[in-house]
Amino acid sequence: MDSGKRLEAWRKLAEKELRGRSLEELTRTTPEGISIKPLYSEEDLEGLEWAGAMPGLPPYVRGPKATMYAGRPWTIRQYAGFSTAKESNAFYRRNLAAGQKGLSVAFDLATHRGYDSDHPRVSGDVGKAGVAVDSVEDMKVLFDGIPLDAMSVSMTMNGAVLPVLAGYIVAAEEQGVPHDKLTGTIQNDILKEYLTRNTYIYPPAPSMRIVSDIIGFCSGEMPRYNTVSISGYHMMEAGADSVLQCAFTLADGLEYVKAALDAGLDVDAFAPRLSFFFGIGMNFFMEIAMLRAARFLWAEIMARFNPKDPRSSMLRTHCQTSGWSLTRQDPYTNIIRTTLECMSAVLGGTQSLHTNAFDEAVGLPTELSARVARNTQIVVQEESGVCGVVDPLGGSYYVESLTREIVEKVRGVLAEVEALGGMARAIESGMPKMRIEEASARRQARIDQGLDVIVGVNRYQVEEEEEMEVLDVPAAIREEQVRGLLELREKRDPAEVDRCLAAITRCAEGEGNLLEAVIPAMRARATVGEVSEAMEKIFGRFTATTRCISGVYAGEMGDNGTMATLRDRTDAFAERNGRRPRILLTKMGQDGHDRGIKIIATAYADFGFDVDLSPMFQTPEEAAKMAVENDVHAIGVSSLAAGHNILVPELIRHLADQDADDIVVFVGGIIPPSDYDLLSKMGVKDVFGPGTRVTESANRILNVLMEG
Ligand code: MLC
Ligand code: 5AD
Repeated sequence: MDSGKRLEAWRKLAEKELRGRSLEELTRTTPEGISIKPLYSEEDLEGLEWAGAMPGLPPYVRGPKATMYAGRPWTIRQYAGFSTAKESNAFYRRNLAAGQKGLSVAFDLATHRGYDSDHPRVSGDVGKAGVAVDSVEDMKVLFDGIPLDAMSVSMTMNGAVLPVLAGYIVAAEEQGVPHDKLTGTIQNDILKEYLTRNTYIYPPAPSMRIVSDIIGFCSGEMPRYNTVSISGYHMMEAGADSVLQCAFTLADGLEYVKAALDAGLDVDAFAPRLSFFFGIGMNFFMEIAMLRAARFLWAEIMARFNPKDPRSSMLRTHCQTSGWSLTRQDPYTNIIRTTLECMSAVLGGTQSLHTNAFDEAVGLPTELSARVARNTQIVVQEESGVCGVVDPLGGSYYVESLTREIVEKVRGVLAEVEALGGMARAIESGMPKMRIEEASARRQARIDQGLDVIVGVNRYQVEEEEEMEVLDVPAAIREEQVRGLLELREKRDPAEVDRCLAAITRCAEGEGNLLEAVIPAMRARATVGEVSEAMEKIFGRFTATTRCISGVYAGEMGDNGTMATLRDRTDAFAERNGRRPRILLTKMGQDGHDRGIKIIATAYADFGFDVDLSPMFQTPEEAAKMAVENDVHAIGVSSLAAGHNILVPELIRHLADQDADDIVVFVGGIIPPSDYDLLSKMGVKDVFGPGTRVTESANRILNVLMEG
């Protein structure tokens, strides 16, 4: 029987099995707009551009190495950091002893944004979402007993990338390790910060210079060091589907290549050390196909620069399982989700991997949840037998077809970005951020309606949840860091520090390599804050304009009873009070996670609230002032970086100071359940944890406002 006849025979049989339902009903469309049929077969592989491809050879769709995990498994690289350098160092050492293979440092948000721990804007941030590092002294403690010539270290740093990378280089020098022995990765991916992650300091143009100065310095001095980790992860976490993640990440990569070429570098001098970072969500085969497509497309993109070194077109990547996909409800179920996502990353051919902890939605990993997360990878590596065969899904009718679909769709988005003048310009135009936010609002509306199932959240809920241990970072960390800073400032040679800082400012104003200028300052014990400030004098600090999409949530909800009731309720409020319920949505401290607040803003506007969205990074005083000036009924605080216990009471105090204690305060985000009572005692009217339907939170807020 030929293949056409075989397919026909299958179709007949399938229709019979469906007892009257049509076969077309089984075809579904993914958020990427890809139609998934119930069956793939030989026909689907016709004309495949990479038919017969081999791993380790262009176009690398099957993996960057010929032997992949059969030769060497991926690096188990768990991202971690909290509290002080001393505490984090001890945590790293325990993890390495227990089977982790590479390090990955999470810094706190004060460090990310270039503020020393004693800066007034970071009262709620020190040591909370990562480790506090103020100077090379902290760096040395962080890597104490960890030989930097043998351990590959990834550092997630983008804003304050110069003082942090320089601090690491100097800490290594003081361990006796020369620059050319350093192996690891600096994230150094500023473009996506403007798009999603929000830990920028300077405006885009000087920030792009910093990126290419780092690429330039490292390609000469640190040949084993990966100079950029071009990251899609945060786009996925902000709501991007796999096509958007893949396209915008590759487009960012292309922009860095162009910047480095413009700075006069030869493509083969730097391109082999560009690396990538993708987020892996719950759509199992889609994520595998996305990684394969990304490799194919990167080779295609790089071909236009005529590299001689094959490594210049070879996409190597780190992956992290999705934090957003994990739930506060029934949290042990998260272990299963992470295992599936881990398998996707591995079958997709990642080089390095972080698997998330099951307590993701309440706090940073504890000793136990970190162990389970790490062991997820160890079990896959050492017990499951998947490492023995390279690209085991190569040739799969479905996976190859899906890879092709993604390639085609991503090419479309890349062409759009190109038409806007490249990714930097596209970001200025707001297009990528808007696409991501629309995808995110649509997804939320689907979840809120129960169309997309999330076990424990909108289906199979547990009546009574067990309490889970939550990692607590004591507030005293800030005092400890401040003491360290005082000591540092007393011991160092102030004239030498001033000379170095002035040299940085001159370099920022004129020519020269900024990393080269910052290294002597870190040697002289300048702080992260001082070095950042020395450049801020010339570059200025970037403030984003807050824009909000509208109608997307409502559009996806369609004619829906809950929506109609909410609109009736806000109308009734307006009739009674002469104006609509007005709410200020705000983020305080250095917490840049704005996916949640953006969804709330657009959905609440669709419900009929008057919504004010504050700029990012407010102090409690600024937020209170804005609330009073705008005469709002309520404030919704979004907190995802553990600052709530410090920032929310400050906000409430400032409201009282301005005789505005009639403004009711709500909090949403990652709040450990044990803090709910505490917040309520401080005067917070309601707390909305992860997984709360947006419609439900709005109703609960209206209940409080209508009472008043
Ligand atoms: C690998 N090697 C092999 C091999 N496989 N050699 C022979 N046969 C094989 N089968 C070699 C490689 O060529 C390399 O040597 C060495 O082994 C190490 O392998 P690698 O594949 O380069 O792995 P690794 O060193 O782990 O590097 C992976 C990477 C890197 C290139 C993706 O950039 C990286 O580690 N990234 C991690 C980024 C990260 O952790 N980010 C966290 C973000 S969290 P050689 O000599 O060729 O180098 C975040 C959250 C937030 O962002 O928002 O805060
Ligand atoms: N320690 C461990 N994991 C962290 N993440 C963020 N900060 C830390 C940290 N300090 C992880 C979480 C989060 C993602 C961005 O990275 O999984 O969702």
